Amino acid sequence: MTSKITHIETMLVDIPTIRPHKLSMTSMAVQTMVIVRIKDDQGREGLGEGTTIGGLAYGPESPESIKMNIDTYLAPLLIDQPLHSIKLLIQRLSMSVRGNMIAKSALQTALLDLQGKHLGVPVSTLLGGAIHQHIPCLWVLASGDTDKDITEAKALIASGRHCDFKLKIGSRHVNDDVAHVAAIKAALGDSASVRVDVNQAWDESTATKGMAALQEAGVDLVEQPTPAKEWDALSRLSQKFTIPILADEGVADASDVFQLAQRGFNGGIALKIAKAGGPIEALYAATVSLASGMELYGGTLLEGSIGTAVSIHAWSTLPKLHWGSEMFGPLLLQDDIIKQPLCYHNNGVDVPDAPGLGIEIDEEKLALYRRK
Ligand code: MUC
Ligand code: MG
Repeated sequence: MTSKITHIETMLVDIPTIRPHKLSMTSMAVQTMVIVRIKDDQGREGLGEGTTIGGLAYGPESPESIKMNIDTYLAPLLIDQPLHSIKLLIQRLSMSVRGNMIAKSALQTALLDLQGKHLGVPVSTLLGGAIHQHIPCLWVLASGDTDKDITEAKALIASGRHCDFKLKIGSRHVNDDVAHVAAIKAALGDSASVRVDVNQAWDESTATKGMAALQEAGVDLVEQPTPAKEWDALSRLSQKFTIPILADEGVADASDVFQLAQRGFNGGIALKIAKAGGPIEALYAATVSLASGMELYGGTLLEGSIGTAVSIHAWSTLPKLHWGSEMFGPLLLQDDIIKQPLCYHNNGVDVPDAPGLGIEIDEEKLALYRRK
């Protein structure tokens, strides 16, 4: 029997990070998640999460706007609707509300969880079926200090939890950033893959200089060196160097991927549920990327366990993640609001296989971290 949506609740949840996480545009000491709980008339509940980085430092949606816009505009469009078609429900949302992709992604996640529990299948099955049970996952070094980053990376390699590392750069002069990266690469050696994320901080000429030096230092990948919508510059850079480029902020959805493909971009694409408006749209972006010969990477906006779990379900349905993933968000937080944490081991994370997202809320922890 088809169920009907009866309640939608949102809340802000603040959890401190294990150390400051420094990006080119902000430094994070706490992560704020918008947690969504959708209930149906059969007593089931779906969990969703909408998360961004650094308030409004990273993008146009803040945790507070995500919550407010779900409560005021998006949730009323879903109340009393039947759950039989998630695509029909997300079309209903996109016809009435522009943008607000993170808010839409949070709702889509909760709908998928609810539908999965209703049908007794994991979210990966709703998305076409898992091809992989274990998703490779790197770690991001972003303490801002070269020696601390080397110590952190060596401990993670020794524990077997991660062997690939992404370094956040772009806030200092290009020469200082390159020296920092080169020192870490030299200390970790060839067994570790070292990549950098510039988060749009360079113009094209700085990127030309920086990429040449990073290539020389043995770095494997440069993520979003130039501003998001400068698709021509990114494409020219991708053709100039053998070190590959990963497009991140420049590609939110399938249509952005198409823009890059038309310009001859030959690198990889960071897929993110938050940019695309949900896992279903992130997988549309993956299809255009693969059709254009681009490589794939499972990206994050540093979501907690709920947003991370739904991303892992989505990435598990892709034939190949050429550059693995960065689904480490829960590990950056001092605590979690779910009962059974995601399982990280052997340089990756397991795809949950219980119905829905396969995770359960810890009500005491939620009450502890919920913003009053
Ligand atoms: C980004 O730009 O990739 C992902 C990992 C991280 O540390 O920051 C994010 C955002
Ligand atoms: Mg990035």
